Amino acid sequence: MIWSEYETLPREEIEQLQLERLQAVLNRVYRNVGFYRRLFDEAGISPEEITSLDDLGRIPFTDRETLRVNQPYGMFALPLREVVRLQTTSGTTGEPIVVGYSNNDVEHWTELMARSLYAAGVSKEDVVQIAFDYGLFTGALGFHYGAERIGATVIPCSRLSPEKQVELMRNYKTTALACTPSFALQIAETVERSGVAPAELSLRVGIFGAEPWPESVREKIEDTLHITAIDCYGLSEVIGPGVSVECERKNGLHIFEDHFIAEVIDPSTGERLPDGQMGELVLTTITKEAFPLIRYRTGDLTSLDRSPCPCGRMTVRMSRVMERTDNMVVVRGVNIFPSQIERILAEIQGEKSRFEMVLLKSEGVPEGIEVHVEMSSGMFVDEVRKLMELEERMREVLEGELGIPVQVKLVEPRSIHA
Ligand code: DLL
Repeated sequence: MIWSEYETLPREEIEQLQLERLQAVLNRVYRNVGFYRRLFDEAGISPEEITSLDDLGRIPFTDRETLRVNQPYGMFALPLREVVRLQTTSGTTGEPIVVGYSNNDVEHWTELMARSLYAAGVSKEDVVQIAFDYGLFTGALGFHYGAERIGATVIPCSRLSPEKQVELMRNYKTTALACTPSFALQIAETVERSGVAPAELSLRVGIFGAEPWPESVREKIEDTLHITAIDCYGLSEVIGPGVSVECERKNGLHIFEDHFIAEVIDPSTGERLPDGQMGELVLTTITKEAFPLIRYRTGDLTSLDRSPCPCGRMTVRMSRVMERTDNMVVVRGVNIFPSQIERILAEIQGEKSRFEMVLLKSEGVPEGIEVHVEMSSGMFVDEVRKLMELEERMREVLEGELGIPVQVKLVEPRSIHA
């Protein structure tokens, strides 16, 4: 099902629209954001010189570090009185990045999420259970507004326990589920365990994202819940969910190109790569007013495909994201950076310690982390009780700050190799 005529525009028209919008946003950020004015001036580029989509390649990249040093409002292109919403990237402590939306931004986001849900087959007839965390994380509100725009019936249940989710699902005849794939897996396992027959549920479609999930997990969710499971991609810095989505063909995620320009680059050289080659996804927002981003390095690895899709959409497709270029891992939809763990451990111990992080997976999906921390030589090696207490304290603090399951093991000094 196709929600908007923009999704089927012929390629020349999409590209013409992209160029016009790109020129407008470049002028806007040059006028309103000191960071971009300096960036362009230092690169010797004036926005008027960008007269083709190829020229975009002349502009330097931005990345997460750019956003971090300009927190909280340095990258905003509108004064706060024009900003109607703030959200942040996930990572409960991971130096979250604050992003802002104008009224028009919220309107566009709503439309993009309506497109995403509609592509997954969600219509006015559906009862949509939203089991993403409501709050600063962009997942829940993005889906919520989009589902209401379609006219579906929304159950904003946030992160209740899987048992409670299944109970609501059964009682309220939920037909569509939106959450992280790892949570969908937990729900599927709960259904399996509780002996509820999938036929007792009315569920028929799931729309999942916020973390990588292999095909094996899709199959497990689909087979257990008797649904079709659709992948939805996005990142808070760029808008939230609603950057791209699979159609019923499940052959790549259609990028909403009337709002975003996608490039794929070699992460080490920054060179643009041809379609079909794996590299880092770089996105430029061309309609955002409050928090526009130019050539933002997402850190996500993908490849592009511009061949027509039998679904009728003409937009470029990206392959499913399975890996990142940096050390960030996504666990239960929460972005975890090793630097966060390093800081928390240093706060507990009063000094930096060597550590390694191991992903704990269930069915190939990260469910938590195990942190191995080297004991310092001064530690009470012979006092087992004190070591266990320290492990427990580290576990509690890490779990509390990161918001995901954590196990901690103290290991011998110098046993972790870089
Ligand atoms: O996770 C936005 C979102 C919410 C997307 C709900 C889809 C559904 P952030 O917390 O900023 O925003 O995390 C963004 O998560 O750069 C990817 O590394 C990863 N990610 C998001 N969607 C997918 C996906 C939201 N479908 C970061 N597949 C991104 C793989 C994904 N990774």
